[in-house]
Amino acid sequence: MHRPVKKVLAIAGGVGGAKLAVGLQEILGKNLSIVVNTGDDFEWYGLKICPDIDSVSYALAGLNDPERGWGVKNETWKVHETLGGLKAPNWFRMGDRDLATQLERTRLLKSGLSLTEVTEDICQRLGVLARVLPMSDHACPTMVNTREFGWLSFQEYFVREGCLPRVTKIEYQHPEGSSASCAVTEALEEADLIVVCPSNPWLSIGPILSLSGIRPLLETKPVIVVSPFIAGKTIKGPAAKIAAELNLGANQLTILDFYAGLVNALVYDKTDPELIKDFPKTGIILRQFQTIMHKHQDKVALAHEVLNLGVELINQE
Ligand code: FO1
Repeated sequence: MHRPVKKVLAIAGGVGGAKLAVGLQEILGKNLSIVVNTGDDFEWYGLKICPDIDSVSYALAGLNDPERGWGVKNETWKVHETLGGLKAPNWFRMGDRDLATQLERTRLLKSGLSLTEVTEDICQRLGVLARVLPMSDHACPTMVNTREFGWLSFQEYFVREGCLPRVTKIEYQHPEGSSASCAVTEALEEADLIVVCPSNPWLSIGPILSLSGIRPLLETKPVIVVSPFIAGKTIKGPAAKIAAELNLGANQLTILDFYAGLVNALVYDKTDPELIKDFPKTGIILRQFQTIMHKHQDKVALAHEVLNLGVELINQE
């Protein structure tokens, strides 16, 4: 019997992952859940900032700034500029409209709601159809060890230092009692197909995979990984630079290795030079599609290809 793909769970970091999530939402609507990295969350002027959740939510609501990738389009910067005038810290550029989201999120969290509940509420108000799920309701910060500065918090590394320091190690912190949220675990259990979006493996997806209980659940599901590497580079972000610093190639073998034991099919760009002659025969399906997503049609087209591959995977089991 031919089984269709009904419920899909995507796993995403920020900007790169959000693009495929937009395409998947167009096809799947409410049948899409997206587990989003919160390892880059931090506190800024007493406000809870969740950059990857916001990048994904704004993109799904059609509110994101396509040039920067993060934040809201038609943004103004009065608060940011005024902080600069006061000689107050403003290395993390917070736009005025974006600031409203941070104020409301912090207010709701202070009223006792969980990050999962607050995210659902804000997404509903923004008109997002898919379910955006923070990976955890607990703070699980990602720390980056660098040659130049030693340990840095994620946003110190990423924004304050512009990803320039050389990375020696990445640590996903799990304070005692922290775990994946129940909503994430349930969505994973219910999903027919898992799609790992083309996000940075070490900074965006690693924190999610590091949560206890996530890997064993993923091992029971058909998993498609969409690679962020295209001919040794990424469209945006420091993944290729980090790969080099960790003595790894910025290529599909590194991705296959990173997702070993989880991945059933790897999608990578059609312009990537033909691999993978030294790839051992493990039964993992390799497919080349256009993974560069400049326009909305590109996002939907890739989502269609990925979901068709998902149907194939489900029916070969
Ligand atoms: N990225 C930058 O490179 N510089 C910024 O000043 C900056 C501010 C910012 C504010 C809100 C937000 O949601 C994201 C922001 N980002 C900024 C992006 C963010 O740091 C990264 O995209 C993620 O943390 C990594 O995925």
